[in-house]
Amino acid sequence: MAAILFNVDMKRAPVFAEALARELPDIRLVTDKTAVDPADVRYVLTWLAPDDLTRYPNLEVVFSTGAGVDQIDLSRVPAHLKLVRMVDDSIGRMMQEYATLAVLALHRDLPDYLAFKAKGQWKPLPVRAAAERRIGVLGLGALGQAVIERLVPFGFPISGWSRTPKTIPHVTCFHGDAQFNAFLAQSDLLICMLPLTPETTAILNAATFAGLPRGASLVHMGRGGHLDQAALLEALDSGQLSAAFMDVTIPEPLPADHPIWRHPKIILTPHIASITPSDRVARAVIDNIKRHQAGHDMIGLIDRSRGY
Ligand code: NDP
Ligand code: OXD
Repeated sequence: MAAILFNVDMKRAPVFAEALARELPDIRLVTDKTAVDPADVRYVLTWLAPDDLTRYPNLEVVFSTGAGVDQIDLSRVPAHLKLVRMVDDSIGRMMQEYATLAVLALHRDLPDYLAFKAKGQWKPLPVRAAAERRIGVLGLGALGQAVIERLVPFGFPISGWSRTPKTIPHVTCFHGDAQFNAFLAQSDLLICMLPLTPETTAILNAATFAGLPRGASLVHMGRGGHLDQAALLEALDSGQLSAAFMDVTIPEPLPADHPIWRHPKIILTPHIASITPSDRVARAVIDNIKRHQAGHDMIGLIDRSRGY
């Protein structure tokens, strides 16, 4: 009997097993890799790449529980296997919530007010209109566009940057390396929503911060590897950046003695911008297995040549 190897938090298994039994009774869920004939394993659901995928001669698809696949060492995933990331409306909704929280917090000077509160200071700062705060979004994919849709009604002028050209209502679109600096120069608040690939690693670096208008701020909800953390601290301390709201670091968890924890201009959350609920993970994977079995394209299929 075909099997899906469940290589994620076992607390999520009962919901997944129940959905699988209901919708794909010919596939069984296996949580113990020593308790399955390797020849039965057709699918693997995982966050990190298991070290031994070549053990399974009939494996067809590796499903990532993450919306990205950068945490998976692609050299451990044989080239003939399909690799699929998690795509679900629930992720977009949570990213919209997080981006709204972070953008409004920075737009309305929350890091300053938290510092004033700690000192018992009643100190109003000038309020800037949304129309005067230009937002720049790095990454115009499923999640970048979901976030933009939620921010447009506030009246922020919005631009975005992607690899290939785009036309998106209400968004001034830039693309490619040649337009990166022009994009930065008009971004008062930069949001990172990129996948982590060799091209985007450490893209949030000293040169990038220098290219932003002085006093710009950063919302980082991509991956820790996008950010040169030392460059962020320097840019905040020099005043080139005014504040940052970030969800991802290197490493995760961030060590308790890291200066990011104590920096007054940084609000840090522990990679919780989006957490896909177990029933939504099961829904997305089961729908994709059905598509795969019917010979249709799966949603979230990774293009190995692009790395996302
Ligand atoms: P998509 O694949 O749908 O979109 C990626 C976007 O990034 C595309 O617009 C793509 O351009 C652009 N891009 C990729 N490489 C480059 C490059 N070298 N230069 C310029 N633009 C580039 O991804 P999603 O929107 O679904 O997700 C984005 C990321 O969000 C995930 O990979 C993950 O890192 C992060 N994430 C973080 C979470 C958290 O909890 N913090 C939760 C979920 C996701 P093009 O359109 O031209 O292809
Ligand atoms: C994800 C994440 O990719 O949690 O789903 O970051």
